[in-house]
Amino acid sequence: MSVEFCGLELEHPIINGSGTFDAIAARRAFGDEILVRFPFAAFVSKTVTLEPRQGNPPPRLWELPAGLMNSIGLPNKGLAGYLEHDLPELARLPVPLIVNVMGFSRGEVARLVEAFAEREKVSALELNVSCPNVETGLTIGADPGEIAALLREVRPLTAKPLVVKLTPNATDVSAVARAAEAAGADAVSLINTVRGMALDPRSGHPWLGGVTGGVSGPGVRAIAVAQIHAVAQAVEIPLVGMGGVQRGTDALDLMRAGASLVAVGTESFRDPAAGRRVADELVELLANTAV
Ligand code: RRO
Repeated sequence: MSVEFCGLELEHPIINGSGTFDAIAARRAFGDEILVRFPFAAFVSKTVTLEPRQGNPPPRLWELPAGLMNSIGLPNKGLAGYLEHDLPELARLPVPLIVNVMGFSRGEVARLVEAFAEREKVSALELNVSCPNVETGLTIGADPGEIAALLREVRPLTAKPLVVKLTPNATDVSAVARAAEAAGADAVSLINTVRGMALDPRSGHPWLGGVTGGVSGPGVRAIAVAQIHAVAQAVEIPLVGMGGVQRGTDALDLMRAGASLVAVGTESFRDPAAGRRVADELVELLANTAV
């Protein structure tokens, strides 16, 4: 059940949420077998920043009754490290590569977009303007004016599809999506995690080293359905929907709400093969149901 997304031919509509599946580690753990039945129809890499980052101090995770809260803080090798070490490995995956980037200024995002624009193995870019664990991520992503200014600067730098990853932590997500579309985005993806906080039961102080974190998993699925539905009414560009998808029926719900592709995120931590299972279940459901 192949699908077309921003000019890319994908085998099915299931991809991964950025930062929820380490394809390089998976290949090391499971061998080349992972390449034969790769769980996703495209691979979205963990956010890359211009400079290397250590990420936030531990603890970085807090388990919830219906999901997970993270405050990872974008640990990554930086642009140069990614180009040298990660890109050659990810380019060998049997599916298109979408690179997720984040900058702490418009100029930084522009430098990242320019660098990936000339890499043939990169099929599309996802602009992360919605990380809940750094202030700038939310400041840019929650403001239609900021999004428009960012797109105006980076759109001319590449012909590759630009996907803007929206935050659910905004007053009017549809307004942000409209601004992204008007300024040249090819697609939007949503939802990133919902800002939350947990207290250490013994000390009463924030549990996470980053103080607040981003909530994901089945507990946010209803929020995702509502926001995807709202954004789908507001824009004509395609949507990548995500938020608590565990089964084919959850993916079908997000598609019925308006998503063209669906990403599996938190579920992959429990079951690294979840993407393939969800895709198989979805294909079966779509053969028997109207979207
Ligand atoms: O690294 C993170 O802490 C992180 C990122 Br960049 C993001 O976009 N969403 C999230 O929940 N965590």
